[in-house]
Amino acid sequence: MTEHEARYPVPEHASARAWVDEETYRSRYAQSVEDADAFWLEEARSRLTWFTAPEIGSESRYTPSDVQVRWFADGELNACYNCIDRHLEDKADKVAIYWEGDNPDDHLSLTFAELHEKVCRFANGLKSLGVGKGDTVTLYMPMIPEALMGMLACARIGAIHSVVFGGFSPDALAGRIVDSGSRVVITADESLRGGKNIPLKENVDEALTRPGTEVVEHVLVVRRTGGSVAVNPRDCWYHDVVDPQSSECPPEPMNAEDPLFILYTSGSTGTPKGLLHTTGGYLLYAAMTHRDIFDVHDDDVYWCAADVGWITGHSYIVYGPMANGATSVIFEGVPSYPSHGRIGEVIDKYGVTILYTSPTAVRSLMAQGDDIMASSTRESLRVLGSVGEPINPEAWNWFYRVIGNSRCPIMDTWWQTETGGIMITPLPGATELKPGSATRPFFGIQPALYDNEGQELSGEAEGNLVIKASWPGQARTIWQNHDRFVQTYFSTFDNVYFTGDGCRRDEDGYFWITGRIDDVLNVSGHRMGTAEIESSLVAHEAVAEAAVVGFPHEVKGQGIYIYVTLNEGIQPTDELRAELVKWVRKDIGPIATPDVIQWAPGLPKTRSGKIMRRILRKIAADELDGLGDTSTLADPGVVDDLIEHRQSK
Ligand code: 6R9
Repeated sequence: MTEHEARYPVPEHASARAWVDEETYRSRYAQSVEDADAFWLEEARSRLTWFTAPEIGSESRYTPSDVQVRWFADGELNACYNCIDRHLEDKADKVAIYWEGDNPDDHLSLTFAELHEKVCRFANGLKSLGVGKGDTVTLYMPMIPEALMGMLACARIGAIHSVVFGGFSPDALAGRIVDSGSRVVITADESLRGGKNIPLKENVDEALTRPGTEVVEHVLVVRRTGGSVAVNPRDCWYHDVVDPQSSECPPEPMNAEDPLFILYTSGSTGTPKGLLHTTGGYLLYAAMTHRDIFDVHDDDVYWCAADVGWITGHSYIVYGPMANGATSVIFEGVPSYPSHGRIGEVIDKYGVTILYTSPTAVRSLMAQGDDIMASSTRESLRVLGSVGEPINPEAWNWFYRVIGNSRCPIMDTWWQTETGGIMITPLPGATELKPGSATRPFFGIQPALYDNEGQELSGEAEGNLVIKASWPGQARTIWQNHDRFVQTYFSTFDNVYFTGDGCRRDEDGYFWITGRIDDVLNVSGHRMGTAEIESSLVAHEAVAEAAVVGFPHEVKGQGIYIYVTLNEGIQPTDELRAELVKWVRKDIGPIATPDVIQWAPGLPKTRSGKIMRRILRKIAADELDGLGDTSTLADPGVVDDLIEHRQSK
């Protein structure tokens, strides 16, 4: 049997106590699509604690002229109350967070009772800075407990958090602060990753020199490393503001449709989009998917190795696990520090039973060889998870065999910032696995494949992945730009949500995500618009034009390949190449570091002036046989030049 035909039946240890077995999956799935409102209302009432329980289910519609996503609109609740307060009755002394610092000697744990006290103080501290219901707050934080506490403190008082990944540049941060209209920014002096200090506060200071950021009144700074920072009149230390506060702070009753957070993500055009998630539907969907997909029970120790700056961190480090009263490991560092055995060592240290990580992390460890796992046994593990990009069967098998000791089923979870939670996934106690397939839809999710003309494809097929009908975790809009929301997700095909992903369905009805079909790259699981990188490059004085495409990369999944046309009279030198790499890193952040820059005297364009990326992608991937029809090009000669001068990777 080849790797691609391999199947992994549900292991006995998983079926023995799983929340969902195959029979339950089938019957509950049928109910969830046949009588969606009844299904979701019952889930909402039983899984969350409401101040006013909802009677209304979905009021969502996707007609082209009127796109609305709304769930449980007569319900009232507070997300922070659901994540902390309601556990105090029977889990006050249960560990909520095991925090593992970058340095293995740096660690602490917090119980739900301790977390309650700290979050209340934090929330009162934010109030003292004038933050109230409906205000936006930007967080630019390391992976420390204060990052989660800051998010929960916002939720407690009804403020809307906007977390910006700590690896983004000052310019990227500034754009997100301005778009969200945050008057308060929460950050730390420095973050610490792989033994290196990253100057977060300095980046905030630089961001706040950019136009539009005058709206920021306060910068609240957590002392993480003790590194020296400039102190401006708008700055205040977290310990000065928060420590003296009262540890009582009543949770603000919120309507289910009140905003919970904004999270920016890249699209194929223009600036990043601030996806808005609201309180009731999002929290229900995060909690339910977390418990059922990772089969979380009270004695589990769960570790999601993502960063809170991404949607995975929001749903599966903060809201899902905390709403379920789970014990989580929060990791500040990187898998390769102090050695490549770190992930296994952290698993053994805390007795981690569930590990949720990314294909890129798995591939980077796989490249080091099996021996790196010799420093740990990982025998506590029972379920593994993968997210962010397609996991190739080779990485799947290594994850299964080496990290999971050939005992733990892998949940290959497909979803997006826009979907709020996992959409297509196996379930540990129900699904036979095929490496590389995200398998089947979660409850209430109706995926379909459409051809480019909008015809639905049946049976075995490959096409555009769309989702019919709304689900509670769906993003409601793009912050202050509902037209863009409608345009991006609901204008390509009528009456369905368009994901932007390509997908194949096999003979068993299993889904295999093939990757983005738009101009969005997925580098190490991070989404990046080619347009963002291109506009950064053309802002450089030497650059006339730039075209960015992805190419297959062994560790990162996709690498960044850039074709640059220089202005007249500029010499293409190695120094300039290095300068452009630095330029993009500085402008967008290290995650956007170009892998290859090729000088292109001309770019292949249609007669109407559109860059033919299809051709550029093929050249970057060395797929020279399949260039297809180049006769519509304005100047077919440029292709030969690009082929001749293509760069090795
Ligand atoms: C959660 C997250 C979303 C895009 C998505 C798709 C890719 C995510 C995947 C996957 C194949 C999986 N993606 N999970 N592709 N298999 N299991 O990653 O959100 O950052 O918004 O990215 O990531 O292309 O459209 P986000």
